[in-house]
Amino acid sequence: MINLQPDDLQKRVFSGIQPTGNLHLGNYLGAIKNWVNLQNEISSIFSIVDLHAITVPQEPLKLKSSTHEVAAAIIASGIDTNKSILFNQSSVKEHSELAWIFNCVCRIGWLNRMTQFKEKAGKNRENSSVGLYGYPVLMAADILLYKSTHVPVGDDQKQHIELARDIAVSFNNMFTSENEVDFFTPPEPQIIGEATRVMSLKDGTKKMSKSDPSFASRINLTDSKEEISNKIRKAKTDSYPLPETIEELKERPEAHNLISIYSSLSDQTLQEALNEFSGKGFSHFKPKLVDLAVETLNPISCEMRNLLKDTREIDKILKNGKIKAREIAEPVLKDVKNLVGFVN
Ligand code: AQP
Repeated sequence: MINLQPDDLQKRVFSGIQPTGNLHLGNYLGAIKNWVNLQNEISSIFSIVDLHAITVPQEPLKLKSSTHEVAAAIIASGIDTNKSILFNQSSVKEHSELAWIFNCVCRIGWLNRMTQFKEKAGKNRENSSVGLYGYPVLMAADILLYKSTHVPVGDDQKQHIELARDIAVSFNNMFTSENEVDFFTPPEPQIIGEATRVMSLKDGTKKMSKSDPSFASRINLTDSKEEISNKIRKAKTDSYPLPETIEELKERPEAHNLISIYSSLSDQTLQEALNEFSGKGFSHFKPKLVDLAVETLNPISCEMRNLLKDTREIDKILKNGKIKAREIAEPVLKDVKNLVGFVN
């Protein structure tokens, strides 16, 4: 359960996920699992961020089917679309409009510090899209368009939320006069749980990622029992038993990763999970992790398959979400345009 103060009921959650392929255990433990808990405590908006997806080339038909799949995964994981808003980003045009205004607030120096762009562009920087470079500005627009206060994300997105905070403060300084209440509240990242950065099963120093060419590096939400079992059994480990303390995990990235996954799936602290397995080898631990992962993911993949039988139903949910999202976004953007000095 997430520990929030009573006045948090007035606050708003926003978070997004890209339709760029199969969702994996990192997306689930770092983001979606926390969304499901938060939706019961704060009014929540979740978006399938297709505008972000096209910052790297996407095959149009694949983008459509991935959007349906991600929607199905989010619903199957427990997001209640009667309670929370779920929509795809490109259907709410205000995201792009606010992003442009924020492009004129954000400084190039701030974007130059973003590590995700450096990692994703790699040596191909000159050939990367302008969209990939401006990705964090669009993300700031996504969050602030709904005046969101809480942003549940994996640890990898922390720097982008910090940039959104800088943009909010800078916008307030540029366009809100001294005796007025600040227009935007800087949003807070919500990096929750014991698996905030799930690592590759093949290399404990690399993030589990949709774009990793190795299928064995990640557990997808749609994996069968056999696939989950094979991937965990073959996951890289060392030859020592599991230790007693978190400190002793420091130099053992693969062991740290697997026990963190176990503790997050079983809703225990890392120390509680270590208490259960300290002194035991991976041949004892891995089958327990397989059972727990299958127990958690199997119902999700079954429900996803059900939902995907009728994508028209998913389209209906997304359309309804778009209407509700625009009811919030439209007046916020109108106020922003007014503050900037546009004639509306
Ligand atoms: N390995 C991870 N551990 C914990 N959280 C993670 N997230 C992603 N990977 C991990 C969180 O999932 C949410 C949605 O992520 P996304 O799909 O929008 O973007 P991403 O971070 O680019 O995802 P990938 O899998 O790493 O995709 P590629 O391969 O395209 O780069 C976010 O809250 C993110 O923190």
